Amino acid sequence: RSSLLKSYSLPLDLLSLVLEKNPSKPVPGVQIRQDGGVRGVQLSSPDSSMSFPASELLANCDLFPKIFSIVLTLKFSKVAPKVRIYQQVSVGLERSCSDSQQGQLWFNPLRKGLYICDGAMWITVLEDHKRLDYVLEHQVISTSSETHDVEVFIVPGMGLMAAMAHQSTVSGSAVYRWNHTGFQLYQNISTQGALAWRHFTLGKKVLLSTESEGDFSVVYKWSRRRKKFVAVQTLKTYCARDWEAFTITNQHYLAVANHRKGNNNHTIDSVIYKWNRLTKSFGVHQMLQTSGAYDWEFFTVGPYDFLVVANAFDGVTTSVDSVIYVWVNASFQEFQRIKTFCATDWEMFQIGSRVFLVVANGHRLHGNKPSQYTINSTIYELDMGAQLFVRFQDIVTHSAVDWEFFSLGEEYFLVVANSFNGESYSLNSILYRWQGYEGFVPIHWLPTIGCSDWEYFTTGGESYLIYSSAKAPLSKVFKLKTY
Ligand SMILES: [Ca+2]
Ligand SMILES: [Ca+2]
Ligand SMILES: [Ca+2]
Repeated sequence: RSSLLKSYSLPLDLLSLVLEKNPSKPVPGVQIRQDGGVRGVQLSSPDSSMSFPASELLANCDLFPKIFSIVLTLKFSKVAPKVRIYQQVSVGLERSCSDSQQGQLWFNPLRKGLYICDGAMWITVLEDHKRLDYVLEHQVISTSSETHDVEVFIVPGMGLMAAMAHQSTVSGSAVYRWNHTGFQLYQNISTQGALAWRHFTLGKKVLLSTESEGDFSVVYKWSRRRKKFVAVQTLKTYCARDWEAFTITNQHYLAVANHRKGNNNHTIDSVIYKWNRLTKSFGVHQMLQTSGAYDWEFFTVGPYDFLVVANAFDGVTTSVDSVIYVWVNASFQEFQRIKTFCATDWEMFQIGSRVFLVVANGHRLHGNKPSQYTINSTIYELDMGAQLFVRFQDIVTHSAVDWEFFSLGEEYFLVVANSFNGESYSLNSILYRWQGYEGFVPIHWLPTIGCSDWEYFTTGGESYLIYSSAKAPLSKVFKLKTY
C-alpha cells in the first residue's frame, strides 16, 4: 500500500493530459488565453473528446482512491459585489457579544475560528476542525468509597452534574456538580450497594434512578424548589445492574436489567416499565427473560426501535446469547441473538450512515475451569440488506465492563474500560480512533485501577472523559487536548 500511496501522491496535471494527448489537433471548445502575465485555458463547452478512462491514471489499482484532491485555478473577470459590509474584524482570544456588537466579526487565532455576533452570542462562520492531540489528567476526585458507575447529565439551571454509584452502604452514593474547573460534591444520597445511576427526563422533569444489590431500585426527582434530588418511587428489582430510559411515540419507558434472584438464579425476567400519566408512576409493560442481565441499550435505526440486552451468565457458563429486540405492535420481539462471553455492556454508534454495536465481553467461564479475562470484545455492523448485525472487528480486552463512543471534530473514538487481566486491576484502558477500513486503532493508553465506567462529556467548549474505579475510592477526569 505504501508504494501505491507514494506513486499516487505525486500531483498529476489532468489538464495537460487532455490538451497534450494530440498536440497537433486542438481540442474542441478549448482556447488558450493570455491575461497580463498569466496564461490559462478557457473552456467554452464540454466535449466528449476531453474525457478518458480512469484506468489511464490508476494503473494496477482496482479500487478508486478514497481521498484525492483536484486543484483548480479560476479567474473571474466580473463579480458583482454582493458582500455585505460588516464592521471590522477584531482579533483576540475573547470578545463580548451583545446588541451593540451585532454583525461584528471576531477572529480567534488560538481556535483558528471566525465568528459573527448575532446580538447575543458568537455564531461560528469558520472553524478549524478539532483534532485530538493528547489526553491530560485534569482532576482526581476522592470518593467516599469505590464506584460502580458514573452518570453525567445536565440539570437546567444547575449545569453539569455527575451521579456516582458508590459501593459503601454507610456513606451511600453522591451527586457532584461541575464548578467551571472540576466536579465538587453536591448531594449525598443514601444507597444500599449502588450499582448504577441513570438520568432521564419526562417533559420538564429531571429524574435519576439507582440500581442496587438489594431487591429494589429507587427513582429520584429533581426538586427545583429544594435544589435536590428527592425519592419518588421504589420499584421491585433483582440485583438490578442497569436502567435504560427511552421514548417511543411519546410514551416513556424504563427497561431494568435484573441480574439475579437470590444467590444463583440468573435466568429470570427483566422488566420494561411504562410511565402512567394518570398515576404519575411506572407500571409493568413487558417482561423479557434474561440471563444475568447486565445492560440494556436502546437505539433507533430509521423507523425501527431496538433494545439489546447484555446477558452475562446463566448459572453455568458465561458463553450465552445476548439478544437484540425490535419494537413491533407495542412490544419488543426477538430480532437477533449474538453469542457473548459475560457481556457487560452494549454501545451503539453511527459513523455516517453506518450503524455499529460493540459488546464488552467480561470473561470466559465454563464449569470449574479457570476464567479467561483476556478475550475479544467485538464490534458488529448492521448489514442493511441482510437485516442482521455482522461481525466487523474484534478487539482484545481485559475483563471489559464498558465501552464509550464519542466524536471530536470529524474524528470518531471508542474507549474501553479494562478492569482485570486475571492478576491485576491496575491496567491501561485504551482509547481507539476510527481509521476507515482499518476499523478502530489504539492511540492512547490511559492508566486505570479497577476501571468500572467511562463517560464522555463536554463543558465550556472543552471535551473530557471521566472514569470510575471499583477497586479504589477515586474517580479521574481527563481533558482531551485538541489542536
Ligand atoms: Ca455510566
Ligand atoms: Ca450501554
Ligand atoms: Ca459508560
